[in-house]
Amino acid sequence: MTTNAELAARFEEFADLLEADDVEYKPRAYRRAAENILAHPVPIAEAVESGDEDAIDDIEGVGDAISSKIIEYVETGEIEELEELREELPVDMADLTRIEGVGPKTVGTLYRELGIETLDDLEAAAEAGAIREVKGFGAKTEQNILDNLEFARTVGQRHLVGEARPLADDVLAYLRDVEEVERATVGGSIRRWRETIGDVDVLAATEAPEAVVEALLAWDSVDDEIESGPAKASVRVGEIRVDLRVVDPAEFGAALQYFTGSKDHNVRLRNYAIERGMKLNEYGAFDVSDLAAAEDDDPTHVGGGPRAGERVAGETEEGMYAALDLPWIPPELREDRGEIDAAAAGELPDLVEVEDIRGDLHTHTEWSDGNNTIEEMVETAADRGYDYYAVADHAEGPGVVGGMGLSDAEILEQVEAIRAVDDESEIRVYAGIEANIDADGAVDLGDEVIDALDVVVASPHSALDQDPDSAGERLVRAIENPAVDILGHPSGRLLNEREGLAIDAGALGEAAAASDTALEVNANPRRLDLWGSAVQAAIDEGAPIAIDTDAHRPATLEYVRWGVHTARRGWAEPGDVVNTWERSDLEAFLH
Ligand code: DGT
Ligand code: CA
Ligand code: CA
Ligand code: ZN
Repeated sequence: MTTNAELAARFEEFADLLEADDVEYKPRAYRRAAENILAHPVPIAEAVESGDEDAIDDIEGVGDAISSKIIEYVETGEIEELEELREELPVDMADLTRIEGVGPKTVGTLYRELGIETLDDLEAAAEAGAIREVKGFGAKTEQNILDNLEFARTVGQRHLVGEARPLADDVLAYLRDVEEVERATVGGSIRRWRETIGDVDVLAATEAPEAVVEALLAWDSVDDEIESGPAKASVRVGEIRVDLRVVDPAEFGAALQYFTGSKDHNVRLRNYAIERGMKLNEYGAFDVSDLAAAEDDDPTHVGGGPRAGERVAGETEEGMYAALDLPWIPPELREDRGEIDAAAAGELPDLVEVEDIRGDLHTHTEWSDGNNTIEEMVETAADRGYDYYAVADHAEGPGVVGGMGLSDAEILEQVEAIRAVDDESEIRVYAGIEANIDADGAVDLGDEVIDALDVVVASPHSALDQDPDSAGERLVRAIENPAVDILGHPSGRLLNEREGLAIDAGALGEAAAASDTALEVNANPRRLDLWGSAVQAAIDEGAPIAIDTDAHRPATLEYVRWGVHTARRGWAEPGDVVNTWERSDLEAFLH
């Protein structure tokens, strides 16, 4: 069956191609639909197949035109209009737009003017000086393209966890319904919640491996079979590769431990095992301290193969760690950043969970570039069970598109509007702002505005290519600014799109701890900024963390999931995360 992720990807592609064609308005509508389709909690294809068209129309941002395309795609696997657009513009859109500063419009122009279809074409044109000759382009753009080509090439192959995880959830739901499957779960980077995913690893336990392999190959969502064998299969779903391995239930825990990785974690764990007379592999944990004697007694052990030694664990992953006298280690920690020592010492962190989050402190409304009213956003937050919620629209300033950010006068006006919603709301609604940090670290807000606001998020939106020293000074100055409560998306990176500022998270953490400023884990799956290792370094210095969605519409308050798992990769406990705190503690922190 068609997944929501796949549908969303088609509408994103649609939007790109229309934008390249200079079509107005429609691209925005398609992107909005794509975002809501992706965030939709149940597979939309089910509604199509059961003829429940109202359920499709009820999805926010989906009207008649889009719903008929959804139906067309689910039923035929194609959208005719999209196929036509693809023919008109046969370019590697995803590759080309990965270059910072090159969007779909630019791709359209470069195709029409110079016939550029691929990154190689683009490089050749830039090197020949042909780009600067195109109307609207200059030598600077040309140089920017040359500077960014390498980054665009290296990041091309990885998918955002925000795109891959919904697909992985669909695969699991499908496999768990297969009769022969006893257990199914994900492994690899997706189980560790890395922010980008090379491929989706899935593990199933069964006594009937071939039936399970066949079931995956027969899944409606599969676009291509890459390879298959008696106990494994690799398929392509949309642009994402899914690797299934089928194992004996008695070895499921061992296989899961092995295929979850990371490789570095496994290498260290195996060495830890060897030092204790144990051997670990994908079939189990084996006591090899007495291997020579065992071989004499038991002919099945002869040869020292992968199952040699006395097997002490393998059915469960807990058992694998327990065989080494270690507690089970959460997958997010398995990056060889001290987790095995911490486990041995009984000092694993008690990681933050989605249910611990009591509110969101960085969200937008239609007052700036958000899509919805304050009331609509707050209502969704209340429905989620939050205790508090901050509206933090963009202030005007460097990096904020003209007219979109709020002036001081408009901020004061919005504070009134927020107070009015707060009076009517069952949850506490804070008046916040997302202010801009200029290249030198200054935050431009008037004193009157600062006094009126409850929460100031300050974020870098401009000069994101400055050198590491300047970036460090800039961000520390913002952190130390007494008006600033939260440093928003500290690096400004966009995954697979731009690198953002080179930051020293330890130094930021030290400044943040000293000045009671929280560092944000921006949960937007395109950002995940800060990321795991940076969060860990900041928390080590005592920095408070805020996990915020930066939502621009109700559906994306769901992004909190990505943020929490990213914070877990940084060893964050609830106490480290200000928006898990009780309201009174949070308010003391904000003051
Ligand atoms: P990815 O897919 O690039 O985002 O990263 P992973 O970690 O999912 O890596 P992948 O898909 O190549 O392999 C899945 C897991 O299998 C990996 O995390 C650890 C395990 N694994 C794969 N190859 C090796 C290997 O050569 N040595 C060890 N120790 N483990 C491996
Ligand atoms: Ca993988
Ligand atoms: Ca793999
Ligand atoms: Zn921002």
